[in-house]
Amino acid sequence: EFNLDNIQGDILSGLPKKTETYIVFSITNATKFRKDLHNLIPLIKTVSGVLKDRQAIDDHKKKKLPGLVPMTGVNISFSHLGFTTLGIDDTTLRPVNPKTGAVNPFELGQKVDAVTNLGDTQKLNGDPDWDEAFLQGNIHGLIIISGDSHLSVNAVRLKIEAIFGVRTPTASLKEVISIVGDVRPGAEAGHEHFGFLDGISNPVVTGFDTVINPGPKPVNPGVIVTGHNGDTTTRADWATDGSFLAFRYLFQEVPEFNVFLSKNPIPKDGNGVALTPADGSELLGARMVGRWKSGAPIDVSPFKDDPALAADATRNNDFFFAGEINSQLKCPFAAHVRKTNPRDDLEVPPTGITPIPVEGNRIMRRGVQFGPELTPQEKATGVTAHGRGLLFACYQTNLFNGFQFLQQTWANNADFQPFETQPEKPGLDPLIGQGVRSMSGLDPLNEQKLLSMPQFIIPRGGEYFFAPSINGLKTTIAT
Ligand code: N7H
Repeated sequence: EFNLDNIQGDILSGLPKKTETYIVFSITNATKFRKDLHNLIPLIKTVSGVLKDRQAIDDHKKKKLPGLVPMTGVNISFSHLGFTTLGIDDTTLRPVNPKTGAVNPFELGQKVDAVTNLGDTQKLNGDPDWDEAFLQGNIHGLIIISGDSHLSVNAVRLKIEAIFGVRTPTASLKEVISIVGDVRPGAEAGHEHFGFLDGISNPVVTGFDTVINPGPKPVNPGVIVTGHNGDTTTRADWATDGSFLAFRYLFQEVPEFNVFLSKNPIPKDGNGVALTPADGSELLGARMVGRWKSGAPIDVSPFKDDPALAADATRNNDFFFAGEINSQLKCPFAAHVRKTNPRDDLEVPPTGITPIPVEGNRIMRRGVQFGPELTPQEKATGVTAHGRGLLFACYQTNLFNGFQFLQQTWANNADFQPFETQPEKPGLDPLIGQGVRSMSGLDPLNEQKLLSMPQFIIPRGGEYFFAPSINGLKTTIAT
């Protein structure tokens, strides 16, 4: 039922990438921008385009050819301020919250949302403590260029700059900031900077995904793509087949995270077996995330890593915290993956409590790492000297239920999950939770013990964007 030629590729299939450049832009001449945009549209990679690329990558691997298939992909999205600047009515992109009447995060903009709802640190002037580039109030859109190498991405970037006359007197677009993200090298490919394999659990989308591995049930197409079954808002025609992109510029304090792990090793595993300090630190990290660095879920393999489990797509997402509503033995309530996708904690609550479906809260995570590997000096001192982290990007059709909800109502909320009746509170998500940061359940034999921790992930910018369909770009946004 999806028209895969009409939907931008990153949304449903993820642009293939070794590297990605995020160009956050401001529109300097709206009339000219809308004309120039026509020339960008042929460069945009749709879902069909990505599927073809993946086929080419598979063929290349089968033939055991050396190197990577040269390929690039471009996607574009706009902020509310961007649509306003272009004179485009985006009313159907920003309904108020039907339950609370709250202003839509897309309309609010992330700079305001950050301090009102997301819990980002605030400066004296009321702005979030972000990089200057994200505070100037001129962010109109985002262009993502993905590719196999810096060389091929930069070539596309030059093409795009030429289309909009960037750095010429007739420029219609100005770059506010551009950030290069890179998949980590060698064996760390696919792992984020703390060392954990990422990108394992994303929603399976009905009507799109053909391979359905055991795990959380598939979501309706409209949870991720506007205008489809499951999208709760009636949209203007041009606003269908799109998706909202929550972008966050997240810095990770990796040496400090490692120091914290080594200072707080878990003494014994859940069976009472004494652990070496190194194993105890490894277990602590796994219990903060809910997965081992390999990607193996601790709900399945709680006290010992299991790389074979991690590598098996039919088993590595097949867990539900089933029957563990009151137990942190295998997985802490506040572990990152339990906070951000509580599975049976909400969907199969104790008798007498109405189940709460989590389908509407699922998000499609993309994004890429940025910054260098740890230097010997950083390893020795335990102090960050070079900025690194995650260009966090996730797609959904409802920002209230998606990104904003996960951050505000789950990660930052010490009382969530709500149905456990143990004496201890879960505490905050140890990775992304903002506020008074502590959590229980890290020591499997002393679940009530609270451990306080510094902030390891620091937001330095971001915005909410809408990635329109090809049709929307052609008929309504370009002129
Ligand atoms: Fe998270 N990490 O490195 O530890 N995340 N995350 N995330 N995250 C996940 O299951 C990480 C962030 C979600 O369905 C894994 O694919 C880091 C934000 C959700 O089971 C790892 C950062 C938000 C899931 C990380 C970061 C989320 C998830 C396990 C920032 C939303 C899937 C791998 C620097 C507000 C849950 C996997 C499920 C998984 C890490 C940010 C949400 C390893 C480093 C801001 C929904």
